[in-house]
Amino acid sequence: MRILLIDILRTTLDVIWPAVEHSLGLLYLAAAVRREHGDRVEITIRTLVSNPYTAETEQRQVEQWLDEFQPVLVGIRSLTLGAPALRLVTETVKAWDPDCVITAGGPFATDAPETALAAPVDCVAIGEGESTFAALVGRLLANDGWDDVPGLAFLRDGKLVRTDPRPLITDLDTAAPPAWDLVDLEAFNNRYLTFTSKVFAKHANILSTRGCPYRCMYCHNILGKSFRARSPGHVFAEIRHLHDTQGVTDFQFVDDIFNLDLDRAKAICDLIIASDLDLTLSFPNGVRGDRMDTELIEKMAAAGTRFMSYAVETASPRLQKMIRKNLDLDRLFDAIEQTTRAGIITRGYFMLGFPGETEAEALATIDYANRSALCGATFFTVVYYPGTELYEFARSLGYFQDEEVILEREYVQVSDGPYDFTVDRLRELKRQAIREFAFTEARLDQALTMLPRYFTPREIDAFLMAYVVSSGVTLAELPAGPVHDRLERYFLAAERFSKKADFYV
Ligand code: B12
Ligand code: SF4
Repeated sequence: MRILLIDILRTTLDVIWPAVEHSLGLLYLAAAVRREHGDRVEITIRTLVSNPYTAETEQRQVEQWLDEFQPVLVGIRSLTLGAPALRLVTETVKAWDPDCVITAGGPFATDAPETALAAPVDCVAIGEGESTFAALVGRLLANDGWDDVPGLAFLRDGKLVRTDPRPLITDLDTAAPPAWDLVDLEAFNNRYLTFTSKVFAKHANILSTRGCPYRCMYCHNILGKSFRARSPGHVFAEIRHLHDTQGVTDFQFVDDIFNLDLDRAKAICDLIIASDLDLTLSFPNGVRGDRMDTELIEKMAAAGTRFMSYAVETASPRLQKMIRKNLDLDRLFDAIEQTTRAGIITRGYFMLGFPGETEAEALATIDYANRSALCGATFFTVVYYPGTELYEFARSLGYFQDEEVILEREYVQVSDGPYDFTVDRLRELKRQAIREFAFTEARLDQALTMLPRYFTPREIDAFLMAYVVSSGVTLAELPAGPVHDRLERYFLAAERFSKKADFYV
């Protein structure tokens, strides 16, 4: 049976390099199906990079894949932002062959099965998908019905039907490892921005844990709330395999919470340190700052970690509690300092515009970033996405916005919301944050000293350009002095590049 798996990456951003990753989710699905059905299946994986301006090209691209692979089953992964592209792909498939079965899965289908089923898909898979997809394929191979396969949702007479929930994989070491032979990692190199903001690096993504026990209000729950971890040896074996078979030396961890179990995290580092592999590692996600200890930071640095993101979100203790992030801000502050001192490039994630947030609270967040030892900072403004508790909470406070309008919003776009100031003020606060954080001599010195440890000169230029484009000021408005002189060429380039400052991080 021929199966085509498509990962949709939809963006509306006006950028040089779209942020696109190879899809671990689809590699895991493919591995599970192969393990269960062996050579009765033939699987191909493709990534569709979609945006509002290239619909026709995308349609032709999908038609070409269909003609080439002649699938009888198409599986699609999509984030919520991918909704318009999911419709385009599914309509194209059904026009090509109405009998071709389509199933969608991943974050969008899990968060909003009913909305996802508005596209012409036959069914959607909720949450962790390996066993569900393998079971569905089994039914299709046997020419059997699939409407009682656990883990699915579909429409019957226009009404949503959910089958029994599918139990999560409890021992991740027993899951089939990603079908790494189905992806050409080289093809992603030099074309796309990675999660770590690199472009020129062949890398592989590693998922060493699944599920996160925390309950941050803005987060989408896709892989469950029970924390499950692969053993250190299992993680290391995958790294060695990728190193030996595909020459990968750069690994990007995409866990939700890599350091929940400190001993496990340290043991992974120990195995890498003790090996003869000369690796670089990055953690653009999933390291909780107030759970770090000095030993782990040192071991991560010794294992080759070059880059780490810390999510701070807000420096207001009141908002930390409200959004249930509950970070210990002082411990996090120290962890940032220690991590930077260990030679790791640190990036902070911040969010402005939570429900009820006051201007003083937003300014406290900006101040925290400025006082910190962070090498880089990204200031997001809160987008109230359906499917999150934050959205429900905002609604309970009287916030209303058409779902379609929200879903068209990029996550870096300034959104209206029930915060305590105007949307224009929020936009200005974001710009102020960027200017105060990035446009100082000390921060520029730090960036230019540390970034070359991991980033190429062109990536460093892009890093600084991002600040310049989204700062909301022109070169003429920047006070004369060394910062002005050092950033001049970026401002000149930015003027040619984009006027859509809001659409850039
Ligand atoms: C890597 C990553 C990125 C990368 C790559 C994006 C991508 N294509 O995934 C980058 C940096 C670009 C990115 C950006 C963003 N991301 Co992101 N990202 C992730 C992250 C950390 C890991 C993804 C991953 O590899 N997971 C591991 C695999 C195994 O899981 P999976 O893909 O979900 O697949 C499993 C199941 O979902 C299911 N499944 C998946 N597809 C299919 C298909 C079929 C047919 C079936 C049957 C089953 C199935 O089976 C798989 C195996 O169990 C996740 C967090 C997470 N824990 O997943 C967030 C996550 C996907 N991101 C999220 C968000 C919100 C964003 C952003 C909007 C920014 C932001 N605020 O964080 C942008 C959007 C970018 C864009 N324009 O689309 C949300 C998505 C929520 C949603 N409903 O859409 C997540 C879930 C984080 C969260 N918990 O809130 N992200
Ligand atoms: S710690 Fe991260 S993954 Fe866990 S609930 Fe909070 S935001 Fe989501």
